[in-house]
Amino acid sequence: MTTPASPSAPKLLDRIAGPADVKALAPEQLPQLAQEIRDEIIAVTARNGGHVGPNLGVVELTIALHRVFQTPEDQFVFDVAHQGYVHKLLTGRQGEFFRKLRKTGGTSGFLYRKESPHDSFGAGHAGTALSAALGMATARDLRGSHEHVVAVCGDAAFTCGVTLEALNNVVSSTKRLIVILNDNEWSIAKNVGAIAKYLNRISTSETYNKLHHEVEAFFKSFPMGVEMNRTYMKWKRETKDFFVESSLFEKFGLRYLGPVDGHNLEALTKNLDFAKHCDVPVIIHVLTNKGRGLEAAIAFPEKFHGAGPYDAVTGEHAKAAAGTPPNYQDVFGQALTRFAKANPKVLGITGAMPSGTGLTVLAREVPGQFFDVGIAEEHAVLFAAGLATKGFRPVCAIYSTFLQRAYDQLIHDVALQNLPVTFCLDRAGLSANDGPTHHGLFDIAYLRCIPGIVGMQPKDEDELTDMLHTALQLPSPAFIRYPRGPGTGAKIKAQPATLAVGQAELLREGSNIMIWALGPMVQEAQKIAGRLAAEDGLSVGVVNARFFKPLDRTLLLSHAACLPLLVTMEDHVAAGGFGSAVLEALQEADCPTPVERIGWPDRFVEHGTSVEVLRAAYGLAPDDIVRRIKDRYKRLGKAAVEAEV
Ligand SMILES: Cc1ncc(C[n+]2csc(CCOP(=O)(O)OP(=O)(O)O)c2C)c(N)n1
Repeated sequence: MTTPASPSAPKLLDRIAGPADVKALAPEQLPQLAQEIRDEIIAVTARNGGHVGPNLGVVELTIALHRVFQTPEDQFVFDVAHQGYVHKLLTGRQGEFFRKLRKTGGTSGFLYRKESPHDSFGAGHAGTALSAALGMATARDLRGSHEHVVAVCGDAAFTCGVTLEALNNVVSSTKRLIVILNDNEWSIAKNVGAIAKYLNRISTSETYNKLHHEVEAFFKSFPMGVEMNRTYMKWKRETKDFFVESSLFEKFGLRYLGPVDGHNLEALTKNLDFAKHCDVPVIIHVLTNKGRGLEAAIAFPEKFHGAGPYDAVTGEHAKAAAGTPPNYQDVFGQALTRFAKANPKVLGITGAMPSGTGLTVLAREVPGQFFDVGIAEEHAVLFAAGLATKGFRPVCAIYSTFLQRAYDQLIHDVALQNLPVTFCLDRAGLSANDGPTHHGLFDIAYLRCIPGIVGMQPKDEDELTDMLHTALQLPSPAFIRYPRGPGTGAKIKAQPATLAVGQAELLREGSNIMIWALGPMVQEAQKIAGRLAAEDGLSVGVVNARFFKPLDRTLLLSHAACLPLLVTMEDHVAAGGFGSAVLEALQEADCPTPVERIGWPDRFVEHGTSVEVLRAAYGLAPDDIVRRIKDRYKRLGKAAVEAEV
């Protein structure tokens, strides 16, 4: 385990109100600061959960960045921004605010422009830093100002197409950009693909490194100056390919520095300082150890990438309470593995999220039918489309929020060609402690306008299995959305059922109001129906809608024809969601029955302590929903009486 800083020693971290205080420290004080930061990150993430490994790995790098540059005048753009805790601690966000990390009222788990002027660009999705930084650097050049722009990218950012698109444009856009390649060899799981192999080769190639370091040390020993830089660059261009192949990045026109030991403050500071004076774009290849300072995080990098609460001493994770039902993701993973074993044409595809999507079991048990394509959602979807043209049944398991990135591929490559690809959208609904970058609140709206697709959401884990079984038999693209966290505890049948597409399930009859609910809202609707009956004597029915496309219009219109009020409930934004689909269906049938749509409001939902806390904060607590339904029903009654008078 880590050796904590002595509790009696005055804390340096307490004195850091901003980057100027980091600069004021003597070099020999920096290891103590680094240790205090690690202690704080471990103490807070052990309680709240969070991105443990990524942050413990960048402590020295972030200190060095703040020693050499001056935010907010200079700009750091952190890719994903999940490794921004150290930056937060050095930019005035330590103390109570940091200790409430990812909780309501505390600091976000990511960087956020709203949160601090030191957060130059918000993120949560991967691969955006290089493009955004390039835009900032180009804006600086156009304005004629002189600040520095530094993009901090993980090695897995280079599995993202958008990072490579930006790389392709660097030299044509600016002469001054600093890119840090924070190479720890891990994405969430072990990094995949040819670039990861290439990085590993250049960071371990003795010939490359020896030559590189010796030549660089020779030139860096001269006083810094543009002329010397130019000479070095020229020399490198003209000679290096004779000795060893020049780095991939040099072929893109960036000057490559490194590999640098990412835990050596002196080496980091020297290289950053050197880069600061370069008149060409520079990439510094920094080697870091994900999880450094916490043995368990080093031993289990995947588990500690983004961890729930754990024991700070043993590294043991808090166990779910006995009897907690399995998570939806695990039920999905088990079901897909079972179907893949039965049918070799069934394939599972993930974009760098084997454990998060539950596909680890498929990877382990049927490795030949499992593909991790890296953080490359666009490619995942296109790859699946290609597989489907040859009779395979690919299943793309992608979080709802990350599928946003592959929208054109969904329409142009899958739906337009009516290819039978199944999409399993995990984290549909809130990802409470992650916040707005991770909530899956938009997928129904962005999917239901695509012609020919089937869109569904199960009320429980047994229905999830039925839906996957059904989707794998359809001749068209199918989408199944389900939430983060545990299911309802429903028993999974031995033999899955094939569902009739577009057929809802009537769960409870009602003569006053009918609630059409989707997914986890079905259980909620049943409780609310019970309350309305008990509190107001209302007869409220409940339908498990199952499909948001196609809708069960026959059942819907039959309810609309004989009831004064319909209610829709969904874990999705109200705008354009399932309730909107219901409204459209009624309007097209000239049916004037009012619909009370319960869904998330037209605002970005912040991070918060739990789903319950956020529902209450956004007017969606059970009491709020009951009140809204009662009010609407009363208003309708009054309007009806007035109309008769
Ligand atoms: C578009 C998108 N897909 C997937 C993810 C999930 N994700 C978060 S961090 C991460 C790995 C990042 O690895 P790297 O950039 O190397 O940084 P490290 O955590 O290793 O420091 C992934 C896959 C994401 N944030 N965005």
